[in-house]
Amino acid sequence: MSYKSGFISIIGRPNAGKSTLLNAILKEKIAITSPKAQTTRNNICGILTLADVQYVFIDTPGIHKPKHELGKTLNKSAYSALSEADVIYWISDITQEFGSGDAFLLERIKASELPCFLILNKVDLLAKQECMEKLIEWGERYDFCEIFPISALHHDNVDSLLQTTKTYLKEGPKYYPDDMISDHGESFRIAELIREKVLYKTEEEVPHSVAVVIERKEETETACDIQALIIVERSSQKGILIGKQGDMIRSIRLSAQKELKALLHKKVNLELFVRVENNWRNRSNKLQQFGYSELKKDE
Ligand SMILES: Nc1nc2c(ncn2[C@@H]2O[C@H](COP(=O)(O)OP(=O)(O)OP(=O)(O)O)[C@@H](O)[C@H]2O)c(=O)[nH]1
Ligand SMILES: [Mg+2]
Repeated sequence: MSYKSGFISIIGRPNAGKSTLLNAILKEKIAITSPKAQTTRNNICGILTLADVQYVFIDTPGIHKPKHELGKTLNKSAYSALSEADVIYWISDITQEFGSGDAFLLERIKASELPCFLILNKVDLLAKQECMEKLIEWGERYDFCEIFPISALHHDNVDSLLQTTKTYLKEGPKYYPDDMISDHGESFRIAELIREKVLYKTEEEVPHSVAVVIERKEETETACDIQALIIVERSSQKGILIGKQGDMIRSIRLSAQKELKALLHKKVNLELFVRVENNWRNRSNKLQQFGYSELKKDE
């Protein structure tokens, strides 16, 4: 039997569950997720290697109307994943109405002429009858190759999605070694985990104004010392992030430290610093410095 492989780009609006699906497929958290829109800021490659097939998934930032240079860069990353794909997964939240953002995406998908799976996610939130109605409604919009109702959060229908995807992949090489599951290194994952805790613990503009940079990482067999810098856009945001008597930053540090311990399988000593970089989301040199440009890739 010949070996199959291919690239599957996961695209959709913010918060649809793209990263949750990637993690469900790989059965490991390689992309952070959160209830806040625009959680993902870099294309993240997730590799699933089986005996007869290698799937290379590209999780992308949610496509949205940009308000900053950062937003434009995020959209650009998502679109670039379209050009590399053999198959597109378009993930949509089944509980949301079809809007102008979806219409816009549909046009891009049609223009790409690539096989597109429509994945209607979060079926756990709707009654069966409502799901059926949504499936019919969506099916009338375009001749999708496949329409899959799933719950990425509960791993529901994900195996059959993979089985069907395989039938669309062609004979091809193993692009990546068997033990590689992502194209990003450890520092990226550590910075992202810290950013995830900020996303969960802060509100309104603060979570979106934050970038995280790992400044130092020193490891022994049993312990890892990490110093990370949290960047915000205004001094008022710095105040919120530090909190009353340091409450907020301590809480972020402790929950990140706990998860990092599980990730690295060793004792972790995490130190966090907060710095203001005015309006960094509109400054191209800062975007590049913090890892949000095509030019700079982690490790
Ligand atoms: N109930 C339910 N919630 C889900 C499901 N899949 C994802 N979610 C939740 O939806 C929110 C967004 O999930 P993400 O995976 O971060 O969404 P995303 O599409 O990657 O978002 P961006 O990176 O911002 O574009 C999180 O709170 C998830 O827990 C699902 O199947 N059911
Ligand atoms: Mg995401």
